[in-house]
Amino acid sequence: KDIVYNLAFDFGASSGRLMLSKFDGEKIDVEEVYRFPNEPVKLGQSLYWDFLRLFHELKNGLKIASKRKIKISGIGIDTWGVDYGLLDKNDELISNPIHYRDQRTNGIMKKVEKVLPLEEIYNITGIQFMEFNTIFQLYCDLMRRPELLDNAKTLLFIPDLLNFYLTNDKYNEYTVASTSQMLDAEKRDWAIDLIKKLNIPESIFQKILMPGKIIGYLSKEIQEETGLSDIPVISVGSHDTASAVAGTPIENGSSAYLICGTWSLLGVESESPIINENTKKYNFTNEGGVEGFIRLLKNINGLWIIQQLKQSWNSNGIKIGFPGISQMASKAEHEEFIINPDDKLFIAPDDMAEAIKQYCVETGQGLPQDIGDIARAAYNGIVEQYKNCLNNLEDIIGRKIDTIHMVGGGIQDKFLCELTADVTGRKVITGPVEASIYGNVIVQLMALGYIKDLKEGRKIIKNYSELRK
Ligand code: ADP
Ligand code: LRH
Repeated sequence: KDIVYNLAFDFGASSGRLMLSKFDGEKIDVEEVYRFPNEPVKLGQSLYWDFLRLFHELKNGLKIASKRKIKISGIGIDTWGVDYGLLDKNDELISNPIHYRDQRTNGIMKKVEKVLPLEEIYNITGIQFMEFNTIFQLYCDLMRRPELLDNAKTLLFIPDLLNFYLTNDKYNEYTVASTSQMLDAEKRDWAIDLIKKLNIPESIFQKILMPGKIIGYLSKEIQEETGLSDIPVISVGSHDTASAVAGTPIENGSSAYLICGTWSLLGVESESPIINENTKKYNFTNEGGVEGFIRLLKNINGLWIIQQLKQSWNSNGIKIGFPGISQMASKAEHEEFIINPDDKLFIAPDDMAEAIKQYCVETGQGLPQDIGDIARAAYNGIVEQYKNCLNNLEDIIGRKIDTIHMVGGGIQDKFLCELTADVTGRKVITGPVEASIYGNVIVQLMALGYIKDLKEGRKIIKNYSELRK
């Protein structure tokens, strides 16, 4: 049988990975080629992504892959959403892309509201309000550093930017562009009126490219540097969540997906945007998905809290990893401590363990005593949000959700999965861990004509990847 090989990059907020996929017509095997940390850098008052390092790691991955001497049919890249780089008239990056957790957007929605009612933004875009959405970041740029936008000719989201430096072709891929809160959800194109009302220069926005198209081919320079040939770079669901949803073997309307990475993303697939009083009230989002689907979901501040707890304990000399934290939480002496993970306190605290202690004391619960208690408060809070979110989702769609498909790095945490099943009372099916990679590969194979549609792709994943009930 002919084997089709593809390369899929998934850049998460905590790490990036390159996987080589092998498709033999029946099953898709993925093998990790390279993994690297994604470490943001605080410089002065700003928090930046280390974009140059990330591009360097991308090329490192390609160099390792090229040593395999196999014919690669395509490359696809997905990353986190909302963040962007601005290019000047010579296509030079004007500033290093800023991290969505940077504090410049604190309180920005109040300022935007004076110019444009938030309701109008939601009615057109259907996107949940989060201060870090591109629309708000750009408005900050306009107020703080207008020279950036004066000189900007092109806005590219992070995956667009990586694709551009591989191919020299400039597009805004649809799924990631939808996270900007500047797309018209129905038309699936730029909401020019909103953009104009905020005085953001409309000329910086590129043509929207749907997932499943060839963006371009590796440039001569990249070919020389990596040893690869003129391989096509394919637009996948370049928002990591879009790829993860595509890579989740959802079967029917009574199943929800729950992607557990730095964020927890919980929702369903919808044929068209759902924008009404309920979605507004519960702040649900209508992000763009692959094959024309809308991702009706909500962001829950998820394993970021566990990541930050680990960092806080490690930097205080306590050697503990994710499995250790999970185990101690499961055996916590006090099982009842609980936080609200979406409280502002937990967005970017200096010390997460201290923030949790402070929250518990201030809410009259007393002081969590040790690692187990503190971690348990976080787990309880995260899972309680899953439950609330499911109830709200049922209210919105008017049908019951009986099954949750949990995917992403976080499902390696058995306690998290068990607690989710216990607290929500729903059936939990886990896998795959690397859902974004699978979704990325499926869309590449669709673009190349090897797989008919998403349904067929998901069937392949369901039959051959390791799923657990
Ligand atoms: P992202 O794509 O946002 O960078 P991942 O999908 O890689 O995130 O998930 C990372 C998270 O998965 C970690 O923050 C951690 O909470 C969890 N995790 C990873 N490995 C393990 C493990 N062995 N045991 C428990 N939890 C784990
Ligand atoms: C998850 C994610 C999420 C966005 C956030 C910025 O990685 O892409 O969907 O809201 O990062």
